[in-house]
Amino acid sequence: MKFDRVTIYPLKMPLVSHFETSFGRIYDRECVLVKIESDDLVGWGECAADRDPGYSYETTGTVMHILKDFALPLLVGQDVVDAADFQRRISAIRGHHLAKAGIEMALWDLLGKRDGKSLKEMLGGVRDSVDVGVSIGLQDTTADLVKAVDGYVAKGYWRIKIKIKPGRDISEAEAVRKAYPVIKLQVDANSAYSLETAHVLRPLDDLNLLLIEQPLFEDDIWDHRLFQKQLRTPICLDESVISPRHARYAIEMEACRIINIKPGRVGGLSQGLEIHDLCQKAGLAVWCGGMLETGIGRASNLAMASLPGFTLPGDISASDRYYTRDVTLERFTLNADSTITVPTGPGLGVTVDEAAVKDFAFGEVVLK
Ligand code: OSB
Ligand code: MG
Repeated sequence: MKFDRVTIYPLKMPLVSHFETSFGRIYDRECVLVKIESDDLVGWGECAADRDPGYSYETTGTVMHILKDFALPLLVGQDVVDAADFQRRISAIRGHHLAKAGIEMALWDLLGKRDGKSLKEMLGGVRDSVDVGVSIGLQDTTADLVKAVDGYVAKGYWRIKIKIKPGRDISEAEAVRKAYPVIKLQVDANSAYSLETAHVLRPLDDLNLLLIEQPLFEDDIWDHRLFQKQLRTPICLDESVISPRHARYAIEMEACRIINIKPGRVGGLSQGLEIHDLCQKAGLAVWCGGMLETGIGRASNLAMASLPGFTLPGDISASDRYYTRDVTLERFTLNADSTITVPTGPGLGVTVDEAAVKDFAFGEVVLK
């Protein structure tokens, strides 16, 4: 696919409700969209960084910088054959996976549109709809948290994830478990504990949780191994697994029993696919994480989650959980069985609302 012209847009979109994790609270979600024009085709991708370096060191600003000054100059005017060719061409750029993944997503969208194939088909997806849940941020009080859970359960979500942090962990999880004795429940600490402080989480073992997500530091695969030995509940790694190699380290060290795959965090859909295959071979369950994506990234996540190894519900909620106005004309809705239908149109299978993109954009850089 010849990259004739690439436009990148930093976006700021108001969230339906604020989202708070162990690293802070946001009211708006930032990201960067990538639009690649190739002959008469247009492909779109989303870089899931945020304004602040809380989840990852990458930010909207670093993504714009890396794309504009390093990645896109290697690609514009070139004929990029496929995802493997793309990864080869950008291999001299260290890190910056969220930035790279947005370009790869737009490339897949183009390839699918050229060949009349959906992303699900191209990746080898096997499901028409995928099990999903909702990720609920920290609330001001435990009563507010239970009320938020009530709202999402009433909307039909069968799997609930709550964010935790030191001092806001056991009582929160216990309150939700008490209100919902049998619901699929999991917690996400976003790296808020160390091996020295994580012992406070051991009572979580009595709450029948699906998993405990990323309790320890992001670069601490080894300590996750030590902590997993102290727990019955499976540890699931998110931040720690930044590449297929890191997935292999985690598996070989027995640092976790489950991996959350976010194509953005690992540098692209092709890298997510590799981790999926690795986990399938090793017998680890995987599921698709989320980064409060727009309809573009959500379409991509749904395709990824349709692969056979994704056996746990994804953090892929309906559009109305995030945004009243999105950048795609399609809005994703929750089916009665707590699933979302995987798009079937060519590429990502969504139609980008360019007027909405322009309204949410706070910049625009064109490379040709
Ligand atoms: O850790 O899974 C996470 C959102 C932004 C950054 C990190 C995470 C999250 C979520 C939200 O938990 C998942 C979603 O998109 O609904
Ligand atoms: Mg997480």
